[in-house]
Amino acid sequence: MNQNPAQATSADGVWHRCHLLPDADPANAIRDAALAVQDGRIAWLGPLAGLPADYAGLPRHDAGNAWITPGLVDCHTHLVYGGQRADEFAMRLAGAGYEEIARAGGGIVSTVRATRAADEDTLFALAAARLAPLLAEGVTAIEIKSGYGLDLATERKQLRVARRLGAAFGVTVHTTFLGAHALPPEYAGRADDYIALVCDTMLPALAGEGLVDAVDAFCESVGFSLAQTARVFEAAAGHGLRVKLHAEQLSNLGGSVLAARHRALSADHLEHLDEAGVAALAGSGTVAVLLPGAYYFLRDTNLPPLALLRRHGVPMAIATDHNPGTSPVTSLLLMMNMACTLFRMTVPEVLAGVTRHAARALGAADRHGLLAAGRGADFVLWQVDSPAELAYWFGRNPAAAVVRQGRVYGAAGARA
Ligand code: DI6
Ligand code: FE
Repeated sequence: MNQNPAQATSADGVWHRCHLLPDADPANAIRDAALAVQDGRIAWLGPLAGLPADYAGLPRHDAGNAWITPGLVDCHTHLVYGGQRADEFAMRLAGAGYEEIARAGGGIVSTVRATRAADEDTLFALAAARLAPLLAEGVTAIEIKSGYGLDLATERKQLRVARRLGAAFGVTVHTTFLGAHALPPEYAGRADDYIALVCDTMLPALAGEGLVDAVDAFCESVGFSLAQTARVFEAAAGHGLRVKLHAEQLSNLGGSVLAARHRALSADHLEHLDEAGVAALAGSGTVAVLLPGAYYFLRDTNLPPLALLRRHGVPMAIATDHNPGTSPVTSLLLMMNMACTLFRMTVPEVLAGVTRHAARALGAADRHGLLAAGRGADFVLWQVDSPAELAYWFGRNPAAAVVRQGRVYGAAGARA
């Protein structure tokens, strides 16, 4: 499926011979439906029999009896980086532990070195190759974090590449500054000094250059403390930026409670989340972003507390967490299957998890994750008999065509 906007065609017209999942909930399906697009925006949707006369004369797109959902939203990725960590993966399989790998130069720092060494065009080409399969699976909005630079110039380079990817491929990119991802070697033993650099130098510069849509941190025993995370959150607030948090991935430091206190958009990972944290997320409206790829790749056995999250009504999103160390995956559909198979989430939950809940995790529920008149034309045509197939198949992409920002990518939907 070619992803070059210059070769994509206009989605304007009436899409017919289709079934709609406007909010991605099968309970709200509209069968034998139609969807009208004008000037790249959804003008009308509903039963074909009810198509208003105003649209009857528009060119028709034959959707071939496809199911149409909102465009998918991958709300947690570290897509821009240099190098890869396959040798570290091989060392782990041969029995090496975290320390031995770190001594051999592995871990986040090895990706930091490769990212610092790569120029912007190289990082763009590497990330574009990872983005292509996500776009082919119907991702129409994606979050891309920094966090492999850990110095101002390289954090800037990562965020500039993220913005360039959005422009080059006609996909909506939400950038997240993750300077507080790990301690760079030059600050060994001086974490507070590094956090001061993140808050007082990096963030003001990058926010001032319009490169930052949100701010994240890695609150963990091998990352940053609650106090250091709070410092980052206060700095973000000073720039009017919402926050997210890598929280309770390996242990419970209370990161989710802190995130809730700062009205975080999302708390992510959450394998070690407890009921106090769940209640806090529920109270602040923070989205729980679950990341089955990292859980699977690390062979984790500590499941996120699904029953508690359901009981407290915390919205749950699913994302790839694409990164070279713990989730080198380029399929959001596979994450839906893993969220069902490993986390026992239901089909409606994972469909919401990659659409409206994922959009909410980006503070963009008003723009993504729902088919509604007036919204941008971001939707996917799935050649399936049942929406459940989107989580059922793994290793197969049933997307027949993708409409991103009003442009059609893929064979289906040819103008009739
Ligand atoms: N949690 C993770 O699993 C990744 N970052 C984080 O905060 C690991 C990133 C890497 O290993 O490169
Ligand atoms: Fe992550």
